Amino acid sequence: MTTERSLVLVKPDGFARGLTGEVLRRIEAKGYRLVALQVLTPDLDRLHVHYEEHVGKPFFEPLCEFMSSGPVTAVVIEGERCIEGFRALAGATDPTAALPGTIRGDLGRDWGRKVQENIVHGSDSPESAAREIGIWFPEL
Ligand code: IDP
Ligand code: MG
Repeated sequence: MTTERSLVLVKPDGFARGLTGEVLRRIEAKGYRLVALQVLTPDLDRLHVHYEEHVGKPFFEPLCEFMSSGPVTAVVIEGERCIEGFRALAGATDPTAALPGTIRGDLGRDWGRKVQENIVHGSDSPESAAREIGIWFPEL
């Protein structure tokens, strides 16, 4: 079986712009299932753990501040190869370079800030997905 789960976040920019439904629509239209969903404003402790791979990078603190600036929607999705599949739906990290047709390419842009605001997060490997689901949904 290649069924996977991935942790998706609609980031504070996406939430504030009313794009949560559009992101969920694309996930469901692709054929992935929603397993769990919660709206919350994450605290810095949780974000420091979530983004631990980026500790020490110049955008680390701006990223954590941005992610704690308002509500996010945390979602666990499920489906065969959904980790890779959601990354393809999301598009490149830089929303200016992200291809049209992707979430970041269609809905994101550069706002000239210290951190790229790019609508969504998606786990990048099975190991990351397991770790991140444990951070956001320890009950799963
Ligand atoms: P990803 O979200 O596409 O996996 P990562 O490299 O894991 O990208 O970076 C996490 C987040 O940090 C990105 O989604 C983006 O919001 C921000 N970020 C990454 N690289 C940069 C950068 O070079 N400048 C500003 N922000 C960045
Ligand atoms: Mg990443």
